[in-house]
Amino acid sequence: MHNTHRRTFLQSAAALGLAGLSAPLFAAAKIRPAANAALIVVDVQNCFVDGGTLPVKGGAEVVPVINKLSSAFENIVVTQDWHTQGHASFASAHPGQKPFSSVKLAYGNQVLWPDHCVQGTEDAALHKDLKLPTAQVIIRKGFRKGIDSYSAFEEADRKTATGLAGYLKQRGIKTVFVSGLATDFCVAWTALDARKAGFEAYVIEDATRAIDLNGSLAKAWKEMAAKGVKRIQSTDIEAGA
Ligand code: VGL
Ligand code: ZN
Repeated sequence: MHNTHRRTFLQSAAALGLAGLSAPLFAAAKIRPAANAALIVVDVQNCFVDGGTLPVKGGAEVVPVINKLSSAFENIVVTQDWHTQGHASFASAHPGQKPFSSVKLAYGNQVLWPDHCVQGTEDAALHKDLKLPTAQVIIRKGFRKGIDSYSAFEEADRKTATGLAGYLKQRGIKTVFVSGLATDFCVAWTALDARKAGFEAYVIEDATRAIDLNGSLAKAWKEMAAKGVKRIQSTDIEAGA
């Protein structure tokens, strides 16, 4: 009796093609970015890697990951943090303040940073190993002296648009995949604003690195999850030709 049941089960399993029971029954399908998707490469600049003015731990490690990912995308947007000298987000512009403290500006709370990514400097240049010859537009942000802009879509006053939403919409883009630096600041704000502007949004976690200031990384993932930003790995994306 017992044997009969067992044989029946194995025969059924074989018929269904479920041979190796230790293997996953269904391999996860890979994501193939459509023609109406764009890869956004956030702030992969000298300022945010070792030797730069605001280095993010492991920042340069995103470069090969992003270079590889790029072949899967028809559309690529690059951003550059692009501050004036004496920018309001610099601690040096606020007497008595140290980097990584916070102050209240006219538009709200602002973390103060070391002087970084000043327009036209080598520090603000894109990382030399970043190879994105097919990228179509570079959005520079944070260039108004009194307003910071973590997001590639909207400045920190939450009023001034960068124009990226309009650019993407006019080009028929519906989905964005966000990569780059830093996960918990410019990447997260960009992904959240992408959702706000009506795009489907993914963050490719291993194509980012974080600053993680006072729990900012965990907070950013929580906010992104709450707003429907999907958290994936670069291996979830099907390689391009
Ligand atoms: C960034 C802090 C200050 C970023 C830019 O790219 O995440 N973080 N400016
Ligand atoms: Zn900045």
